[in-house]
Amino acid sequence: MGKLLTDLQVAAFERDGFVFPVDVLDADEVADITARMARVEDSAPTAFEDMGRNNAHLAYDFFDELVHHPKVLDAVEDLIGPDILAMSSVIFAKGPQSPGYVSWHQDGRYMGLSDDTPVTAWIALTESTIENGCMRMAPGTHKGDFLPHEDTFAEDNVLTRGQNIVGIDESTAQYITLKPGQMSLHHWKVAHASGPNRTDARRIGFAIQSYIKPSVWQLEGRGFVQLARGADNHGNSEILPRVGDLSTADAFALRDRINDMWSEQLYDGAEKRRAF
Ligand SMILES: O=C(O)CCC(=O)C(=O)O
Repeated sequence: MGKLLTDLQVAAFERDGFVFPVDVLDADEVADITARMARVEDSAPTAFEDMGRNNAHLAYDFFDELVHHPKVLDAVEDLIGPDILAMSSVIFAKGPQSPGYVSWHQDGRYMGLSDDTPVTAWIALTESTIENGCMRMAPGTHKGDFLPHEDTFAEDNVLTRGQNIVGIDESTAQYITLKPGQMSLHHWKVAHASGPNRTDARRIGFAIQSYIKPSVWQLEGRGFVQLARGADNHGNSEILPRVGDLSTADAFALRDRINDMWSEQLYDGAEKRRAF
């Protein structure tokens, strides 16, 4: 038994490349975070759209709290050890009856990191079901090299390049259904996808993409991270401040600067660029 995950859950992650469900937030915490998110959207309806989807934890305290949540970090520690850096975050919100989907991809394909240990945490702020477009993962695809991806830029595809892995064997894929407050953890190389939301309610997931060990470095330029737990004894990345340590203006400026750099990285070599 680790800090939060059982030995069986750790073994499942190693075997399949993902583990779920992991209970991390109670009902009050989910209600509090979704209410604070709604308050922002009431005054700025597009605050979490396009580029606003990315790295919101650098500018909003309630997303910062999720990235640094002790239970989330306990589970991540069980997989990568006690020293943990948080790289970036993405809000995956699918509106009621919306066509947005995610094609088969590996998170790490365009992240340019030095080794194979990064872990993505996906926290459900609403129910995540087959009907509303939960993730689907292909077990075992984290073993081996990155698979070839083709850029599609398909309109309803919510990935930056609409990148897609051709020829995934979907016969063994598993649906990652989650209740609000539960999370899944996945290896940066596991192939996964998700469908559109065919329900009348919004589906919201918050992904930390990814948690890394301090020994990991960015292969293309400097890496920018937050210290989430333990110590950084490697100095491979620049440590960013948390939102509470900055003025509001500085926090938003930091988020925008990091988003611009991420965009360069993620669209490197792409034929075109989208608004997110
Ligand atoms: O939320 C989704 O539908 C997809 C999320 C995803 O692909 C990811 O977190 O890596």
